[in-house]
Amino acid sequence: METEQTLVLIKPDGVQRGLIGEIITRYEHKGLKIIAMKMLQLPRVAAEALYAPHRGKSFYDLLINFMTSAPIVALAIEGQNAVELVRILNGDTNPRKSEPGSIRGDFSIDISHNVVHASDTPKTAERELEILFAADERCQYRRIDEAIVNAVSNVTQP
Ligand code: 3AN
Repeated sequence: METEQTLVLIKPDGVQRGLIGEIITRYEHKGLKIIAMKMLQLPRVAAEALYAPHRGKSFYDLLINFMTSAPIVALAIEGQNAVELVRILNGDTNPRKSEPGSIRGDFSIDISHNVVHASDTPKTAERELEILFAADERCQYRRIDEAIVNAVSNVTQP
């Protein structure tokens, strides 16, 4: 199993709807580790860098305008298979496919206002994390439950 880091953005709708705590709790309860966090209004140049792969698509301008319209919360999240697990917790981009129990399934009905963004591969994650966080902003620490969450085989059985 791979320890990975990924970027999550709680989008302007998530912040403005008061969902920050609810969303962060889901990642924490899963056993993933928050290693950096900040609230900011995303500069246009950062939004354009982040969404460069979508430049030219019909929804690109809408996306950039929305993402820069109000504060967001950026999170760097670490854990085994963190990239895939965070995307499962987030749910499908399409609100007609996102499952109840996922963040988007529970909190969104619109493909633009879908509460969260997360990197889609470890390589994308590194590129996106560098846009939002300086290298020394990602912290190292141990969660007290790490041995139990991550390594069941290492736990002494009674
Ligand atoms: P995801 O964020 O789930 O990886 P992408 O990478 O396909 O989804 O799309 C990036 C963002 O662009 C999505 N979070 C979504 O808000 C927005 N988006 C994607 N497709 C559409 C669309 N057809 N109309 C409006 N916004 C879209």
